[in-house]
Amino acid sequence: MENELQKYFLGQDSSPSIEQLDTIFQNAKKFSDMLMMYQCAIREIRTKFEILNDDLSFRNNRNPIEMIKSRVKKPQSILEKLKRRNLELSVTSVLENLNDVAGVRVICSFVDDIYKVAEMFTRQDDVTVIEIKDYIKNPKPNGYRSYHMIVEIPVFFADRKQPVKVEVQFRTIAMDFWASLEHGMKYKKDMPKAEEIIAELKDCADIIAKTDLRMQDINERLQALSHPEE
Ligand code: 0O2
Repeated sequence: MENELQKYFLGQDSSPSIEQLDTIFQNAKKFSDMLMMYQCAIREIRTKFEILNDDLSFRNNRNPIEMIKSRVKKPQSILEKLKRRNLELSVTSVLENLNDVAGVRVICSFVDDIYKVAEMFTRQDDVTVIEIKDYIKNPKPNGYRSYHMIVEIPVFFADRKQPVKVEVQFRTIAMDFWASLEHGMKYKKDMPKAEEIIAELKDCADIIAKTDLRMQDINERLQALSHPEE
């Protein structure tokens, strides 16, 4: 039946039968259950970072996390990603193949904070790290910098404990500003004058990376002024 459903969604079958419609409704229900599960995982992860931030702010008088953003991938983007990868259009396929349906972005003040907060997070014994991509130490050719992590955490529902995968991206404020602007390039890379913009964005990314490190150094010197005995 899932094959028939795929035919319908892929536009090869324009008039669904009652049976197909029933399957569509059942699958829609499974799909929204799945989205709810990812939303719950996001809440768990956000709480973990909020607690870390509160604790670190209490100890050090400074918030290392400036902001936490999160999103569940839109159903259309989920289906497009499955189609792009030639994967089956089903809830099972999403759970098995996609790691970024739930996404949390942790925006830190300084690069050092990213590594400290990430380490404290992964030390928690209910967090399993599946994959790490360090685009800060190894930036993408376009200048993109961020620290990416796929983790799995257990989410406790009324009748079961469900392991759920979440993509966590750590960035500085400046890296986030750059990535938001660069995101606009996504479908425009082949347009006239795109090359010029791509080169300028790369230049900005390099300036931002140097500025991030200078700001961190200034902060360390400021801290040393406040605690000269240490
Ligand atoms: P959105 O709208 O932010 O969700 P995969 O995620 O498995 O398809 P990949 O390339 O292995 O593919 O993942 P990677 O490199 O970890 O990057 C995934 C996400 O990182 C992207 O998600 C973006 O959020 C961000 N990202 C990666 N590279 C860039 C980049 O060059 N520019 C910007 N602005 N963001 C980037 P999505 O699904 O593309 O987008």
